[in-house]
Amino acid sequence: MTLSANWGTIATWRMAWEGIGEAAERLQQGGSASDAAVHAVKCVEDYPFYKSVGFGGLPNEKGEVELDAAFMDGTSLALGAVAGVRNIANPILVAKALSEERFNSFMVGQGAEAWAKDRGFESKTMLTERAHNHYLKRKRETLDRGLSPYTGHDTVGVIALDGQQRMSVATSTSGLFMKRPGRVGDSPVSGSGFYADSEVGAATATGLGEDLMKGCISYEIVSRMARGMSPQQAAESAVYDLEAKLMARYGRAGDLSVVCMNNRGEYGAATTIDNFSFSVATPAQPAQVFLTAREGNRTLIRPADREWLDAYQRRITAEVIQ
Ligand code: SD4
Repeated sequence: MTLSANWGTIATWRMAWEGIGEAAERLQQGGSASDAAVHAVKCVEDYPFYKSVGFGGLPNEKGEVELDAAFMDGTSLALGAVAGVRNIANPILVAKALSEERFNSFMVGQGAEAWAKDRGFESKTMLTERAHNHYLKRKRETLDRGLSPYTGHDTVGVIALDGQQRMSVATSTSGLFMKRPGRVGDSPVSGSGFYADSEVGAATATGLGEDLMKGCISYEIVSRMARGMSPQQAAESAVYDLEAKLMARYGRAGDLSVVCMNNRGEYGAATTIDNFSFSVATPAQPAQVFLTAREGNRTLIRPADREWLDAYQRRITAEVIQ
C-alpha cells in the first residue's frame, strides 16, 4: 500500500485504534514520533478490556501478571526495555525513560521494578478480576480439553513517523498467556519485537516470541527496506521466508505477524494467521482498522467494516462466563 505522507503511524491489532487516533492528532500538530508512539501504547496499556497488554493483561501460569515493554528512537537508535515487571502501571513509560540512560537501559524483574519505583513511576495492581476469571476459565479448559495454553496472542507495537522524518517504535505486552514465570518473548528484544532506523523505516512484530526471535524479524524487515524493498514486500518476504526456514529446519512455526512503515509513510503488513488486524493513520487517512488474509505468500489487506468493529467491541467486553 503506497501513500505519500509526511507523518504516519501504524500499529499491530485493532486494540491500537483509539491510541493511533490520538497519536495522529499529536503528529498532525507537529508532535514528535517518540511522544506519539509512547502515547498510543500507553492508551492500550490503560484500557482494562485488552487482555494482553498492561492493566487487565492475562497472568502467567502462576496467576501473576508479568509485563514486557520497549521503546526505540530511530534517529539516535537509543532504546530502553523492561521485561517480567510486575505492578507497574505503564511499562512503556519506564522503557522510554530507560532509553534515555547510557547504561542499564534494558532491565528485568525486581531490578526494573525498584528502579521504576525510585523514579516515581506509578505502581498498580495489574491483575483485574476479569483477567483473573479468564485465567481460571482457560486453566480449566486447558486441563479438561487438552488445549494449548499458549494459543492466542496480542502484543501492541506502534510505529510513528513525524513531520521531521524521525521514526520511533514502542511495544507492550503481558506476553504469552500461561507463560512460565520469568519467560520473556520478543517484544522487549531489539531487532525481534521492534526496530526503528529513521534513515529507513521501522517494524514491529506480534505472535510467538520464541519463533519471531529466531529470525530477528523486525531488524530483518528494516534491512530489506534499506535494500530497496517496499514495506509490503519487506514484510511479506521476511515473514514467509522465516516461516519456510522454521518449517525446514525446526519442523514447525508459530504465529508470525508484523507491520512496518518506511520514512516516507508507506506501510506494509504480513501474517501467517487468518485474523490479524492492524491500525493506521496518515494525513490521507484518518485512523482506520485493516484486516488481513493470507493467500499463499501474500498478505491481502482490506478495511474492517462497521459490523466487524461492532462484533469486536462486543466480544472484548462480553462477560467472562466461568
Ligand atoms: C510474546 N510476542 O511474548 C509476544 C506475545 C504476542 O501478540 O505477540 N502476543 O511472545
